[in-house]
Amino acid sequence: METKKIAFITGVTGQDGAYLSEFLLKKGYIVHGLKRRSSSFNTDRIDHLYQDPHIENRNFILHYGDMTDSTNLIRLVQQIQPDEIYNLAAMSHVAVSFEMPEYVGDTDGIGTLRLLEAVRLLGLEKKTRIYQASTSELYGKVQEVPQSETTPFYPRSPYAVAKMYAYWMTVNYREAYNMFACNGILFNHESPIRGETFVTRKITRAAARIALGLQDKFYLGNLNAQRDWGHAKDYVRMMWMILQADKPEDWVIATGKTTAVREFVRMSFAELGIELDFVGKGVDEKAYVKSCSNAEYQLELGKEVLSVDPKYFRPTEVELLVGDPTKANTKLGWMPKYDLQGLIKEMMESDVHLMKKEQYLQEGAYPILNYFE
Ligand code: NDP
Ligand code: GDR
Repeated sequence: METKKIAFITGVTGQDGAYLSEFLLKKGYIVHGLKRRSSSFNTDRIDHLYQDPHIENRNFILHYGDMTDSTNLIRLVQQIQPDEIYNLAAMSHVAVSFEMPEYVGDTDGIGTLRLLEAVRLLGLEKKTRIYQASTSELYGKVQEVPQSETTPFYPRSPYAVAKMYAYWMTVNYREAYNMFACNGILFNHESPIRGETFVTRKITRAAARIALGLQDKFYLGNLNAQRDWGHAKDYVRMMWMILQADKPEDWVIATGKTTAVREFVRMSFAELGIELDFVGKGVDEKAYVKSCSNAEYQLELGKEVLSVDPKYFRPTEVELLVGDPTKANTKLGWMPKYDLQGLIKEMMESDVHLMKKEQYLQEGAYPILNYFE
């Protein structure tokens, strides 16, 4: 009988952790995930995969832990004896990293070292393959377009600097100890379960709420920033492919196309049949409803739906990211299945569905209990 492969995913409760868990379970893996203790539930994205701990032979098992806790990581790696580790855990919000740079260095940077060291200390260098969630944020200030595996790095945030440390630690452990440790340099990837404060999800949620009359308008920062946006489902497949390759290497994963934040806003509203007019520049830019072809939405023409709020500007910004995925395309045969239009359609559908639920509860005058009164 063939033994099942064992994967250990840190950051299992995040967007990528959830999609990757599903993907690996379908491939027949036993999946162990690291989750943080939280005072409220933080497993929404993986609740559909949950298995009662009382049943035998589970293939999806969660463990409490934290990237800042070495002994916890060593114990878990020893207990799990993974064939593959996917290190996805991170404080992943670039803007927030300016507010808590030391914590981000500890979690995103040193946390990666702790995991690599656990594998080395336990003598698992030959057995365990490691995927490190590196990022296009490493490129930061534009040095070259499009960005490939050979483009120099110029990180522009505490998040990117911490991830740069993790990137080089991964390379160093590969070269020093012959470990199968790889970086996936992933450009932005989104989905209906993207965190609500990243710009794409903030836009699709706001568009749905405005269309349904649950919200008047919303605020964004830099509308000119350009990103290479793909779908998380395509990207987690590539994480797995990277660890199945003949030799350990670093890989750029991107679509090769870039789009401005403003255009993402326009496309999201257009998906609902709402055409926007953008007026003004910089901090004075606003968007208004120009037309609405969807009779379901009672939007008045000329209604202001978006303003720029400088509060969302970053102390140092990454203006333009566009990746060159040629190496992944040609050497691993990876091709994304989604384009930006398909991604936006799926995100809009999902957020309209979610917001209709909220609208239903509000309109049905479902009683809201206030425990603070
Ligand atoms: P999310 O922010 O959705 O998920 C991050 C995960 O890390 C969550 O499970 C979170 O737990 C966990 N986490 C945070 N801090 C700690 C800690 N101290 N100890 C243990 N776990 C922790 O990120 P994504 O899924 O979008 O991204 C996955 C990885 O890929 C991240 O490392 C990110 O930096 C990187 N990346 C993401 C890209 C993207 O576009 N999505 C692009 C390139 C790289 P909790 O749920 O409790 O908060
Ligand atoms: P990013 O994603 O910083 O690229 O990091 P985010 O969606 O936060 O920002 C993308 C661009 O949009 C601009 N922007 C805003 N961003 C947010 N969050 N909120 C706003 O209101 C807003 N207005 C404009 C930003 O300035 C930026 O230019 C993501 C994360 O997933 C990282 O973990 C990952 O490494 C990179 O993608 C690749």
